[in-house]
Amino acid sequence: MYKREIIDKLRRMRSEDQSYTDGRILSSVSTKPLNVAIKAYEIFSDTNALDTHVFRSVERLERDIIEWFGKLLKNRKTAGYITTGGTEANIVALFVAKKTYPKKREILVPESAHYSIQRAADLLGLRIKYVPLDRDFRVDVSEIENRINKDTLAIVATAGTSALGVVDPIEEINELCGNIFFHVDAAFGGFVIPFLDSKLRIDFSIENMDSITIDPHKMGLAPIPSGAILFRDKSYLDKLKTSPTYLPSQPFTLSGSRSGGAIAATWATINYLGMDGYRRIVKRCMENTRFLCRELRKMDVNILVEPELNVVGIRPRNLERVWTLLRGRGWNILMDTHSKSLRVVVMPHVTEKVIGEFVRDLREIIQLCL
Ligand code: 0PR
Repeated sequence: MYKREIIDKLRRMRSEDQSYTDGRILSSVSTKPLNVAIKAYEIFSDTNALDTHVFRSVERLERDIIEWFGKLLKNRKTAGYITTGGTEANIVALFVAKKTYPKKREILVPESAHYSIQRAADLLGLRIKYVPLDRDFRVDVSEIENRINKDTLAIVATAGTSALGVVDPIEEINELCGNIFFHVDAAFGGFVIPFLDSKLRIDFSIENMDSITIDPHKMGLAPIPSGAILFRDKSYLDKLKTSPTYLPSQPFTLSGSRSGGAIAATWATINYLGMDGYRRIVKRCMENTRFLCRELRKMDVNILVEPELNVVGIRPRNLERVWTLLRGRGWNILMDTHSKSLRVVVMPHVTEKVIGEFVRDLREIIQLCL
Protein backbone atom coordinates (compact mmCIF):
# COMPACT_ATOMS: atom_id res chain seq x y z
CA MET A 1 0.00 0.00 0.00
CA TYR A 2 1.06 3.59 -0.55
CA LYS A 3 1.56 5.93 2.40
CA ARG A 4 -1.43 8.06 1.33
CA GLU A 5 -3.72 5.01 1.14
CA ILE A 6 -2.59 3.79 4.55
CA ILE A 7 -3.25 7.13 6.20
CA ASP A 8 -6.63 7.55 4.45
CA LYS A 9 -7.70 4.06 5.48
CA LEU A 10 -6.67 4.61 9.08
CA ARG A 11 -8.49 7.97 9.19
CA ARG A 12 -11.64 6.35 7.75
CA MET A 13 -11.50 3.49 10.25
CA ARG A 14 -10.95 5.82 13.19
CA SER A 15 -13.85 8.05 12.12
CA GLU A 16 -16.21 5.07 12.54
CA ASP A 17 -15.59 5.16 16.31
CA GLN A 18 -16.73 7.88 18.65
CA SER A 19 -14.24 10.59 19.55
CA TYR A 20 -13.75 12.41 22.84
CA THR A 21 -14.55 15.67 21.07
CA ASP A 22 -18.09 14.40 20.25
CA GLY A 23 -18.60 14.57 23.99
CA ARG A 24 -20.78 11.46 24.18
CA ILE A 25 -18.14 9.27 25.84
CA LEU A 26 -19.19 9.23 29.49
CA SER A 27 -17.63 5.84 30.23
CA SER A 28 -13.95 6.46 29.71
CA VAL A 29 -11.36 7.30 32.33
CA SER A 30 -8.97 8.54 29.65
CA THR A 31 -9.24 11.54 27.34
CA LYS A 32 -7.72 13.16 24.27
CA PRO A 33 -3.95 13.63 24.80
CA LEU A 34 -2.32 17.05 24.50
CA ASN A 35 -0.54 17.94 21.24
CA VAL A 36 2.73 18.45 23.13
CA ALA A 37 2.51 14.85 24.37
CA ILE A 38 1.97 13.48 20.87
CA LYS A 39 5.01 15.46 19.67
CA ALA A 40 7.07 14.14 22.60
CA TYR A 41 6.01 10.58 21.75
CA GLU A 42 7.11 11.08 18.15
CA ILE A 43 10.56 12.34 19.15
CA PHE A 44 11.10 9.31 21.42
CA SER A 45 9.19 6.71 19.38
CA ASP A 46 12.37 4.75 18.59
CA THR A 47 13.59 4.48 22.18
CA ASN A 48 13.38 1.65 24.70
CA ALA A 49 13.46 2.41 28.42
CA LEU A 50 15.06 -0.99 29.04
CA ASP A 51 18.18 0.09 27.16
CA THR A 52 19.35 2.63 29.70
CA HIS A 53 22.91 2.25 28.37
CA VAL A 54 21.75 3.49 24.95
CA PHE A 55 18.93 5.92 25.82
CA ARG A 56 20.19 7.79 28.87
CA SER A 57 17.74 10.59 28.14
CA VAL A 58 14.78 8.28 28.73
CA GLU A 59 16.20 7.26 32.09
CA ARG A 60 16.52 10.97 32.99
CA LEU A 61 12.95 11.73 31.91
CA GLU A 62 11.61 8.84 33.98
CA ARG A 63 13.64 9.96 37.00
CA ASP A 64 12.13 13.46 36.61
CA ILE A 65 8.61 12.00 36.54
CA ILE A 66 9.22 9.97 39.71
CA GLU A 67 10.66 13.09 41.41
CA TRP A 68 7.50 14.97 40.40
CA PHE A 69 5.41 12.23 42.01
CA GLY A 70 7.66 12.56 45.08
CA LYS A 71 6.50 16.18 45.41
CA LEU A 72 2.88 15.19 44.85
CA LEU A 73 3.15 12.48 47.51
CA LYS A 74 5.19 14.57 49.97
CA ASN A 75 8.14 12.20 50.08
CA ARG A 76 11.49 12.95 48.43
CA LYS A 77 12.52 9.30 48.64
CA THR A 78 9.60 8.08 46.46
CA ALA A 79 10.80 5.38 44.04
CA GLY A 80 8.97 3.69 41.19
CA TYR A 81 8.56 3.47 37.45
CA ILE A 82 6.22 3.99 34.52
CA THR A 83 4.11 0.92 33.73
CA THR A 84 1.68 0.09 30.94
CA GLY A 85 -1.17 1.06 33.25
CA GLY A 86 -2.91 0.40 36.54
CA THR A 87 -3.05 -3.36 36.03
CA GLU A 88 0.73 -3.76 35.78
CA ALA A 89 1.24 -1.32 38.66
CA ASN A 90 -1.08 -3.34 40.93
CA ILE A 91 0.65 -6.60 39.97
CA VAL A 92 4.06 -5.10 40.77
CA ALA A 93 2.85 -3.81 44.15
CA LEU A 94 1.64 -7.24 45.21
CA PHE A 95 4.77 -8.87 43.76
CA VAL A 96 6.85 -6.68 46.10
CA ALA A 97 4.43 -7.40 48.97
CA LYS A 98 4.98 -11.13 48.47
CA LYS A 99 8.78 -10.65 48.42
CA THR A 100 8.48 -8.63 51.64
CA TYR A 101 6.48 -11.31 53.49
CA PRO A 102 7.41 -14.53 51.63
CA LYS A 103 5.80 -16.88 54.16
CA LYS A 104 2.34 -15.25 54.12
CA ARG A 105 -0.33 -15.88 51.52
CA GLU A 106 -3.53 -13.96 52.24
CA ILE A 107 -4.60 -10.51 51.02
CA LEU A 108 -7.62 -8.52 52.19
CA VAL A 109 -9.36 -6.80 49.32
CA PRO A 110 -12.52 -4.65 49.20
CA GLU A 111 -15.34 -6.10 47.09
CA SER A 112 -15.12 -2.94 45.00
CA ALA A 113 -11.44 -3.41 44.04
CA HIS A 114 -10.45 -3.41 40.38
CA TYR A 115 -10.22 -6.89 38.83
CA SER A 116 -6.47 -6.49 38.30
CA ILE A 117 -6.02 -7.31 42.00
CA GLN A 118 -7.66 -10.70 41.38
CA ARG A 119 -5.36 -11.17 38.35
CA ALA A 120 -2.32 -10.35 40.49
CA ALA A 121 -3.38 -12.79 43.20
CA ASP A 122 -3.87 -15.57 40.63
CA LEU A 123 -0.46 -14.93 39.09
CA LEU A 124 1.33 -14.73 42.43
CA GLY A 125 -0.44 -17.66 44.09
CA LEU A 126 -2.04 -15.45 46.76
CA ARG A 127 -5.44 -16.05 48.35
CA ILE A 128 -7.95 -13.19 48.38
CA LYS A 129 -10.37 -12.63 51.22
CA TYR A 130 -12.96 -10.17 49.99
CA VAL A 131 -14.17 -7.54 52.44
CA PRO A 132 -17.76 -6.20 52.21
CA LEU A 133 -18.61 -2.53 51.77
CA ASP A 134 -20.57 -0.22 54.04
CA ARG A 135 -23.73 1.67 53.02
CA ASP A 136 -21.63 4.32 51.27
CA PHE A 137 -19.85 1.70 49.15
CA ARG A 138 -16.58 2.17 51.10
CA VAL A 139 -14.80 -0.87 52.45
CA ASP A 140 -15.97 -1.65 55.99
CA VAL A 141 -12.89 -1.23 58.21
CA SER A 142 -14.26 -3.35 61.07
CA GLU A 143 -14.75 -6.19 58.56
CA ILE A 144 -11.10 -5.84 57.55
CA GLU A 145 -10.09 -6.01 61.20
CA ASN A 146 -12.15 -9.20 61.69
CA ARG A 147 -10.32 -10.91 58.87
CA ILE A 148 -6.70 -10.11 59.83
CA ASN A 149 -4.73 -13.17 60.93
CA LYS A 150 -1.14 -14.50 61.01
CA ASP A 151 -1.27 -15.22 57.30
CA THR A 152 -2.32 -11.70 56.25
CA LEU A 153 0.26 -10.44 53.80
CA ALA A 154 -1.33 -7.26 52.46
CA ILE A 155 -4.35 -4.99 52.57
CA VAL A 156 -5.51 -3.18 49.45
CA ALA A 157 -7.59 0.00 49.40
CA THR A 158 -8.91 1.95 46.43
CA ALA A 159 -8.88 5.72 46.03
CA GLY A 160 -11.48 6.12 43.31
CA THR A 161 -13.25 2.80 42.74
CA SER A 162 -13.82 1.70 39.15
CA ALA A 163 -17.60 1.61 39.46
CA LEU A 164 -18.41 4.67 41.60
CA GLY A 165 -15.25 6.71 42.22
CA VAL A 166 -15.51 6.06 45.96
CA VAL A 167 -12.45 6.54 48.23
CA ASP A 168 -11.90 3.86 50.88
CA PRO A 169 -11.10 5.08 54.44
CA ILE A 170 -7.34 5.05 53.88
CA GLU A 171 -6.36 6.67 57.20
CA GLU A 172 -8.37 4.16 59.24
CA ILE A 173 -6.96 1.21 57.30
CA ASN A 174 -3.48 2.66 57.86
CA GLU A 175 -3.98 2.10 61.61
CA LEU A 176 -4.29 -1.67 61.01
CA CYS A 177 -1.16 -2.07 58.90
CA GLY A 178 1.86 -2.39 61.19
CA ASN A 179 3.38 -5.60 59.84
CA ILE A 180 1.08 -5.88 56.87
CA PHE A 181 1.87 -4.48 53.43
CA PHE A 182 -0.48 -1.61 52.54
CA HIS A 183 -1.17 -0.88 48.87
CA VAL A 184 -3.43 1.92 47.67
CA ASP A 185 -4.85 1.70 44.16
CA ALA A 186 -5.26 5.35 43.18
CA ALA A 187 -5.14 4.61 39.45
CA PHE A 188 -8.00 7.07 38.97
CA GLY A 189 -7.93 9.24 42.11
CA GLY A 190 -4.18 9.82 42.15
CA PHE A 191 -4.41 12.81 39.81
CA VAL A 192 -7.58 14.14 41.49
CA ILE A 193 -7.30 13.90 45.28
CA PRO A 194 -4.05 15.92 45.70
CA PHE A 195 -5.68 18.79 43.79
CA LEU A 196 -8.97 18.92 45.72
CA ASP A 197 -9.81 21.28 48.56
CA SER A 198 -10.78 18.38 50.81
CA LYS A 199 -9.49 16.42 53.77
CA LEU A 200 -8.76 13.32 51.68
CA ARG A 201 -5.12 12.23 51.85
CA ILE A 202 -3.26 9.66 49.75
CA ASP A 203 0.36 10.73 50.17
CA PHE A 204 3.24 9.08 52.03
CA SER A 205 2.38 10.99 55.21
CA ILE A 206 0.06 7.96 55.60
CA GLU A 207 2.88 6.28 57.49
CA ASN A 208 2.10 2.61 56.82
CA MET A 209 1.32 3.02 53.13
CA ASP A 210 3.99 1.06 51.24
CA SER A 211 2.92 1.57 47.64
CA ILE A 212 0.48 3.45 45.48
CA THR A 213 -0.73 3.08 41.88
CA ILE A 214 -1.36 6.36 40.03
CA ASP A 215 -2.12 6.37 36.31
CA PRO A 216 -0.98 9.30 34.18
CA HIS A 217 -3.17 7.90 31.37
CA LYS A 218 -6.33 8.49 33.40
CA MET A 219 -6.81 11.88 35.11
CA GLY A 220 -3.13 12.67 34.41
CA LEU A 221 -4.31 13.19 30.80
CA ALA A 222 -1.23 11.48 29.32
CA PRO A 223 -1.67 9.19 26.31
CA ILE A 224 -2.08 5.43 26.85
CA PRO A 225 0.05 3.53 27.89
CA SER A 226 1.12 5.24 31.09
CA GLY A 227 0.65 3.98 34.62
CA ALA A 228 2.90 4.47 37.63
CA ILE A 229 3.81 2.30 40.59
CA LEU A 230 5.32 4.29 43.45
CA PHE A 231 6.95 2.99 46.61
CA ARG A 232 7.98 4.69 49.84
CA ASP A 233 11.69 4.28 48.94
CA LYS A 234 14.11 2.45 46.66
CA SER A 235 14.51 -0.61 48.90
CA TYR A 236 11.17 -1.99 47.64
CA LEU A 237 12.30 -1.98 44.01
CA ASP A 238 15.60 -3.62 44.97
CA LYS A 239 13.56 -6.73 45.85
CA LEU A 240 12.67 -7.13 42.15
CA LYS A 241 16.17 -6.67 40.71
CA THR A 242 17.44 -9.27 38.27
CA SER A 243 20.89 -9.60 36.70
CA PRO A 244 20.68 -10.88 33.12
CA THR A 245 24.19 -11.93 32.11
CA TYR A 246 24.07 -10.04 28.82
CA LEU A 247 22.86 -6.67 30.18
CA PRO A 248 24.94 -3.97 31.88
CA SER A 249 21.96 -2.98 34.05
CA GLN A 250 19.85 -4.76 36.67
CA PRO A 251 16.21 -4.30 35.63
CA PHE A 252 13.52 -4.26 38.32
CA THR A 253 10.54 -3.73 36.00
CA LEU A 254 7.93 -6.38 35.25
CA SER A 255 7.95 -5.62 31.51
CA GLY A 256 11.25 -5.89 29.67
CA SER A 257 11.10 -3.46 26.78
CA ARG A 258 9.21 -0.30 27.66
CA SER A 259 8.12 2.55 25.45
CA GLY A 260 10.42 5.57 25.78
CA GLY A 261 7.76 7.41 23.77
CA ALA A 262 5.19 6.87 26.53
CA ILE A 263 7.65 8.15 29.14
CA ALA A 264 8.47 11.25 27.08
CA ALA A 265 4.75 11.90 26.49
CA THR A 266 4.05 11.63 30.23
CA TRP A 267 6.97 13.94 31.01
CA ALA A 268 5.66 16.47 28.48
CA THR A 269 2.12 16.34 29.90
CA ILE A 270 3.03 16.84 33.57
CA ASN A 271 5.51 19.61 32.75
CA TYR A 272 3.13 21.39 30.40
CA LEU A 273 0.26 21.34 32.89
CA GLY A 274 2.23 21.57 36.13
CA MET A 275 0.57 21.32 39.54
CA ASP A 276 -1.45 24.50 38.84
CA GLY A 277 -2.73 23.13 35.54
CA TYR A 278 -3.99 19.96 37.22
CA ARG A 279 -5.58 22.00 40.01
CA ARG A 280 -7.50 24.02 37.39
CA ILE A 281 -8.60 20.90 35.50
CA VAL A 282 -9.74 19.10 38.65
CA LYS A 283 -11.63 22.22 39.79
CA ARG A 284 -13.50 22.38 36.48
CA CYS A 285 -14.29 18.63 36.48
CA MET A 286 -15.63 18.90 40.05
CA GLU A 287 -17.77 21.94 39.17
CA ASN A 288 -19.22 19.98 36.27
CA THR A 289 -19.79 16.98 38.55
CA ARG A 290 -21.77 19.15 40.97
CA PHE A 291 -23.70 20.69 38.06
CA LEU A 292 -24.66 17.18 36.89
CA CYS A 293 -25.77 16.22 40.41
CA ARG A 294 -27.90 19.38 40.75
CA GLU A 295 -29.64 18.61 37.46
CA LEU A 296 -30.17 14.95 38.43
CA ARG A 297 -31.76 15.95 41.72
CA LYS A 298 -34.45 17.77 39.74
CA MET A 299 -35.62 14.43 38.29
CA ASP A 300 -36.67 11.04 39.58
CA VAL A 301 -33.26 9.33 39.84
CA ASN A 302 -31.13 8.22 42.71
CA ILE A 303 -27.49 9.40 43.05
CA LEU A 304 -25.81 6.45 44.77
CA VAL A 305 -23.21 8.35 46.78
CA GLU A 306 -22.39 12.02 47.13
CA PRO A 307 -19.38 12.18 44.77
CA GLU A 308 -16.01 13.04 46.30
CA LEU A 309 -14.34 12.64 42.91
CA ASN A 310 -15.56 13.35 39.37
CA VAL A 311 -17.60 10.15 39.02
CA VAL A 312 -21.37 9.95 39.46
CA GLY A 313 -23.33 6.71 39.95
CA ILE A 314 -26.94 7.12 38.84
CA ARG A 315 -29.75 4.69 39.59
CA PRO A 316 -32.93 5.45 37.65
CA ARG A 317 -36.01 3.20 37.82
CA ASN A 318 -36.04 0.72 34.90
CA LEU A 319 -32.24 0.83 34.92
CA GLU A 320 -31.62 -1.53 31.99
CA ARG A 321 -34.23 0.03 29.74
CA VAL A 322 -32.93 3.54 30.45
CA TRP A 323 -29.40 2.33 29.70
CA THR A 324 -30.46 0.80 26.36
CA LEU A 325 -32.30 3.95 25.29
CA LEU A 326 -29.37 6.19 26.27
CA ARG A 327 -27.05 4.06 24.19
CA GLY A 328 -29.57 4.24 21.33
CA ARG A 329 -29.07 8.02 21.40
CA GLY A 330 -25.31 7.64 21.11
CA TRP A 331 -24.39 7.99 24.79
CA ASN A 332 -21.48 5.77 25.69
CA ILE A 333 -22.13 4.98 29.32
CA LEU A 334 -21.38 1.92 31.48
CA MET A 335 -23.77 0.04 33.74
CA ASP A 336 -22.43 -1.61 36.89
CA THR A 337 -24.41 -4.73 37.74
CA HIS A 338 -23.12 -4.87 41.34
CA SER A 339 -24.21 -1.39 42.47
CA LYS A 340 -26.99 -1.36 39.85
CA SER A 341 -26.07 2.04 38.52
CA LEU A 342 -24.96 3.95 35.46
CA ARG A 343 -21.54 5.53 35.73
CA VAL A 344 -20.73 8.99 34.41
CA VAL A 345 -17.04 9.87 34.56
CA VAL A 346 -16.85 13.65 34.32
CA MET A 347 -13.55 13.84 32.40
CA PRO A 348 -12.39 17.16 30.89
CA HIS A 349 -14.16 16.29 27.60
CA VAL A 350 -17.48 16.03 29.51
CA THR A 351 -18.20 19.76 29.45
CA GLU A 352 -21.15 21.73 30.85
CA LYS A 353 -22.70 21.71 27.36
CA VAL A 354 -22.38 17.91 27.12
CA ILE A 355 -23.91 17.49 30.57
CA GLY A 356 -26.83 19.73 29.56
CA GLU A 357 -27.52 17.54 26.50
CA PHE A 358 -27.16 14.34 28.53
CA VAL A 359 -29.58 15.55 31.20
CA ARG A 360 -32.12 16.55 28.53
CA ASP A 361 -31.94 13.07 26.94
CA LEU A 362 -32.08 11.32 30.31
CA ARG A 363 -35.14 13.32 31.35
CA GLU A 364 -36.97 12.42 28.11
CA ILE A 365 -36.02 8.75 28.42
CA ILE A 366 -37.20 8.57 32.01
CA GLN A 367 -40.55 10.04 30.91
CA LEU A 368 -40.77 7.40 28.15
CA CYS A 369 -40.09 4.62 30.66
CA LEU A 370 -42.81 5.66 33.13
N1 0PR B 1 -7.38 0.32 39.23
C1 0PR B 1 -8.52 1.00 39.10
C2 0PR B 1 -9.17 1.57 40.31
C3 0PR B 1 -9.10 1.17 37.84
O1 0PR B 1 -10.27 1.82 37.72
C4 0PR B 1 -8.45 0.61 36.71
C5 0PR B 1 -8.99 0.78 35.33
C6 0PR B 1 -7.25 -0.09 36.90
C7 0PR B 1 -6.74 -0.22 38.18
C8 0PR B 1 -6.52 -0.73 35.77
O2 0PR B 1 -5.96 0.21 34.95
P1 0PR B 1 -5.51 -0.12 33.47
O3 0PR B 1 -6.78 -0.29 32.68
O4 0PR B 1 -4.72 1.08 33.09
O5 0PR B 1 -4.70 -1.35 33.51
N2 0PR B 1 -10.28 0.97 35.24
C9 0PR B 1 -10.93 1.55 34.10
C10 0PR B 1 -12.32 1.76 34.60
O6 0PR B 1 -12.88 0.87 35.20
C11 0PR B 1 -10.93 0.72 32.89
C12 0PR B 1 -11.76 1.27 31.86
C13 0PR B 1 -11.24 2.10 30.92
C14 0PR B 1 -13.09 0.97 31.81
C15 0PR B 1 -12.04 2.61 29.93
C16 0PR B 1 -13.91 1.48 30.84
C17 0PR B 1 -13.39 2.30 29.90
O7 0PR B 1 -14.22 2.83 28.92
O8 0PR B 1 -12.83 2.83 34.47
